[in-house]
Amino acid sequence: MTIKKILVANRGEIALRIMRTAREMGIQTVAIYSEVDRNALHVRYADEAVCVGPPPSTESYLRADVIIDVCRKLQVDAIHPGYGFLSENANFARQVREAGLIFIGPSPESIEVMGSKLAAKAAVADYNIPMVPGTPSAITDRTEAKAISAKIGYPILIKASAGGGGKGMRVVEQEADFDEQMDRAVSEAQSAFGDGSVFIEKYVTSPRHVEIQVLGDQHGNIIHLFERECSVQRRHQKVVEEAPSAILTPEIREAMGRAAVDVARACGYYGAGTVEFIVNDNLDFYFLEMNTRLQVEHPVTEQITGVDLVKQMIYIAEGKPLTIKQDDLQIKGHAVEVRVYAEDPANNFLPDVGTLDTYVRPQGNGVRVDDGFEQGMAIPIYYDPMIAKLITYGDSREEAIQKMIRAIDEYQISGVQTTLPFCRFVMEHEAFRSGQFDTGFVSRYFTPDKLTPTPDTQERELAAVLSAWLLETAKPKPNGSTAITTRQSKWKANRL
Ligand code: MV4
Repeated sequence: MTIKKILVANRGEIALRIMRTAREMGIQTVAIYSEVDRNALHVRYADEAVCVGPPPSTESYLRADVIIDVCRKLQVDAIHPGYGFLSENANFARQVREAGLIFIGPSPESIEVMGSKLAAKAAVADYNIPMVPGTPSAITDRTEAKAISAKIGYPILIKASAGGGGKGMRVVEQEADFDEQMDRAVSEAQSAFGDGSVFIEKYVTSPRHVEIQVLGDQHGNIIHLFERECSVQRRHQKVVEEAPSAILTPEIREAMGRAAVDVARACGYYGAGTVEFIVNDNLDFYFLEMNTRLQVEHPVTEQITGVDLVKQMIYIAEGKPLTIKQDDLQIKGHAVEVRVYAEDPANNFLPDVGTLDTYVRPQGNGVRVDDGFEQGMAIPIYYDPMIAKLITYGDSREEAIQKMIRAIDEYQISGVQTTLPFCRFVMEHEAFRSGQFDTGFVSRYFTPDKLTPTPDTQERELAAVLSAWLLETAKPKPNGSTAITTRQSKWKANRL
């Protein structure tokens, strides 16, 4: 099957990212958009675009029925879901298949298995994958659960089977707290996922988060594209990602890669996927979960391997066998990605959506910006406030980091506060520079007083002070109304 037309069921940078590859492959593109995204870049870029509903995503980007209808009307062959929205919705993948369309991603069955942490553990049980000690199935008997916890040793973690990305997790420090934390975990899981099943794992304190990118075709060939290090996180929100990891040895990398391929094989995986591990300071690694989508941070893998992951996803969806062999792959250089959010790092990362009064991207050798905005555009309140992903690539980790600092300093954004100064803080930090950091990095080292204004901010502030002074001294107004207003996003004003 040759795909001639793809509908991208997403918005923003990832919709553009996917359409660009489609266009390179000679494939027609269809954008969908909500009423608030009418003038968005992904809409302008696409060959055709259809409004699917009002701004809230439940009424637009999540409307499976409307989206499939659009495909029928426009004779679309395949749907790429991007990340978020419908990307890991097994029912959607099934509906797409039943409508005679191609879902550019894994089978509904793989999505379903990996969507349940317990089903995932059961699926990989025969493959000798290292896993954290814990209960292999949902807890039904508390006495038994406490006995197991005592055996593996506190602290333990109660996790929701339907959870992921840190949702529905509870640390239990000692047996006396068990029942209380258990009750909370179950009710949290029940209300968040409609499934109250929880299980227990030994709590690995301050692990590193290392994940392996895999690609599988529909003929049983599976390869891995090495790791991404994603330990710099804030409340389970990744902030900085890089490839390769600064700490893995070639031997551990190979062992993790093999384990990831086995995880994928265990659920008959095809498409692009990511197998998530935690790594302790002894470099022991443990399988946690598998994400059955193209991830936000996929560009760092593309930079170090030279593989266009979206192109591979499309070939796989067409039923083509993988042409890349494991032995063809090699890590070349080092890539770092920072996520630029419209959030104020000086104010507890409060979302600060508004209008991008100034928006000038950094450029030059080794700099990649994946974004979905232009100067003058407003960031809608309805969706994730990520403005851009800034990726740098160099021969070495040091070079990639230096390029990142240069690129951050060249980025000019005004109208909203962004996480750029925070990203700069990370890049400059000794623990990050040395590679000696874990998932506790942000809470351990960051306080708002550590933020230093980027040169761009300094310039803007200087300009503001200067113009205020000029207005004050010139005072040309007989009617006297030279009010200097400081801009603040409406959204923030409403919140505060
Ligand atoms: C853990 C853990 C420690 N021990 N499991 C958080 C997200 C979800 N994917 C799994 N998570 C964790 N599971 C055991 N047995 C620590 C975390 C964790 C974490 C993992 C990856 C990246 C950042 C994290 C931040 C806090 C906790």
